[in-house]
Amino acid sequence: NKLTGLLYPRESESREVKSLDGFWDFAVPPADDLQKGHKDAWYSTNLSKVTKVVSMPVPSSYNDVTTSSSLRDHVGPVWYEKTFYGPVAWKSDRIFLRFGSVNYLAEVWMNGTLITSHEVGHLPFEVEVTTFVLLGGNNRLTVAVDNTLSKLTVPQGKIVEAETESDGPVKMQTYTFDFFNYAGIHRPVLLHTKPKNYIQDISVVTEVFDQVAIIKYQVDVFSLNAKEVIRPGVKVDLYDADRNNVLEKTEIGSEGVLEIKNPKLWWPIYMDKNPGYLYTLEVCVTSVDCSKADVYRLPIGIRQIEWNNSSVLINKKPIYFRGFGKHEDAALRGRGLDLVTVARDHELLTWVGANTYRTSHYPYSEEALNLADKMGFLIIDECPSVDTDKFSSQLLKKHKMSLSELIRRDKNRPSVIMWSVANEPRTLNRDSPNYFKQIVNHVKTLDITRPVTAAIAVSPAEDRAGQYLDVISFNRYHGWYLSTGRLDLVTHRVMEEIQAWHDKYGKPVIMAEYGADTMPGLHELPEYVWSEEYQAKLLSCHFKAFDKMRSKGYFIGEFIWNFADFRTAQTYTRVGGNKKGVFTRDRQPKMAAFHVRKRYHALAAEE
Ligand code: GCB
Repeated sequence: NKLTGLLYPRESESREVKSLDGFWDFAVPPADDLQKGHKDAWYSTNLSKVTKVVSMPVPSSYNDVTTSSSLRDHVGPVWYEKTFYGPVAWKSDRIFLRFGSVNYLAEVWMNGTLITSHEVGHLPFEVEVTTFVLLGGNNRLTVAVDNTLSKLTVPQGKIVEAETESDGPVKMQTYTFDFFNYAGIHRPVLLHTKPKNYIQDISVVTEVFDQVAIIKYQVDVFSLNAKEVIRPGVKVDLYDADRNNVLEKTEIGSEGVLEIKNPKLWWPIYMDKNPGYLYTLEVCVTSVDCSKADVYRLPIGIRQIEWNNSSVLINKKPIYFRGFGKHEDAALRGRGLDLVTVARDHELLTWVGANTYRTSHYPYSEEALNLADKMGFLIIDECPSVDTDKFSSQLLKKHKMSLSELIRRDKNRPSVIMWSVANEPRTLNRDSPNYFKQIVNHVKTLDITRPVTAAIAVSPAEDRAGQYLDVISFNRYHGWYLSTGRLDLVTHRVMEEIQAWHDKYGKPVIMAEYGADTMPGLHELPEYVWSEEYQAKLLSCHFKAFDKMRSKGYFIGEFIWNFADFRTAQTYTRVGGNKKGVFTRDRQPKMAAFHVRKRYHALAAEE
């Protein structure tokens, strides 16, 4: 089950990182011959020699960068190419190439040789390129990216064909999930080095007691040649945020337990004056002469998560989650990493008084989660499974793989408080319980330190999967999709449903989605659907229900759908996309944001 480690590339005495981000050459095969790039081996020479290219920024989605609707709605492969210089100084290193995320399927060639492929977006992958890269000369890196979704992809989709008058048959992608299927090289592309014998993975689990904490660590070392390194030793040191060494003596060994007296704990934002406190675990692999052969510095937070039938606790304190479901989505960039948006989002989350968000409906960038670790946001970390249907064994395999890759990536993050294994799976289907039993078991073999949830959309009476979850999350749109316009019914219905979920499963309950589409600038009294007043009132009706249910002790969190407006596929129910944001797509507040702010800060003050 366990995959080889995939530590984020960090520079150190023994490691260098070179970014390949920037403009790449980009080409689209002709609509009537989508496999032309593969058939004609576009990777075997410069793309610009065989087809027309444009400059495409990496990282970014390609869909909204140009003015072409056929590129926006393209289905099938597109091609990217970058030429880079191989540093001579890397002669005695091992060289790796890492993609933060490519959506959906990536095939990668270096100087004409296929070096790797990867399926499923939003997760990193890496390949060793030491023997493929020319040092002291130019190299050609070619990537084919295919966005096609089928019943065997995560998430699922469907291809339909139709006739056009001018261009003949066209392929169209359909999907049931409610966000645009942005595609491209979405996150940074990094070339990086590791020494011959290197730290392949580090796993850290922290436990908190009175006045003392323990850090259990495990280091996996890749040793190229056992003879060369007769006694590969591992040394571990711990530094606080001011870079003071806090261990009395260096720990030797690839597995061990560090004891920290009077630790500074990692607390969520607003729960402490130093939320998100991070230590640095310095791991060194030493060679026989005791010189440092590899050094990796991992930021860690000391905190412990526990849960029971009514609560989730951090450092023995029960948590009440107040936050949002989000999306990685911005104008022009689509789902491509945009640091300005990441920074602004965390700023607005702080402004509004939130302490959490769910990475709906796929894993977010490592850069965003670094900020969450540092600022103290609690993350419900969701894998890319949305609206799962047709529970086949092949799908189960891929779904499990996406969870393995997610947990490998995020297992050491203090901000990650819970795993979400799916959004709105069709859990009324007869084959869903067995499927989710296996999914949850799989997660438990990889991590037993965090609770598991899924955002369920079927009713408590219909659901068959909640029995396997530690926390029940549900999505419901009272006053919007249900009883549209009847705000007078909302509070009662929400209370009734929270109670029903608890009665059925006896687990902590979270409302993971609720909200109303809202056109900024549209005002109407009395409240009418789509107006700013309607959104504010609908949220207030939920707040009333939450306050009543909180006192019961098992209702532990509220997540507004959505933090900001976002792009969806074109449909007549969406105006420029989904408008349920409390902030607009360009991250300015709607009227409701001020109401939420009042509530969330009042809740924070109670902690
Ligand atoms: C949901 C989905 C979310 C949608 C939302 C809506 O239940 O989980 O992806 O965007 O409803 O606004 O319809």
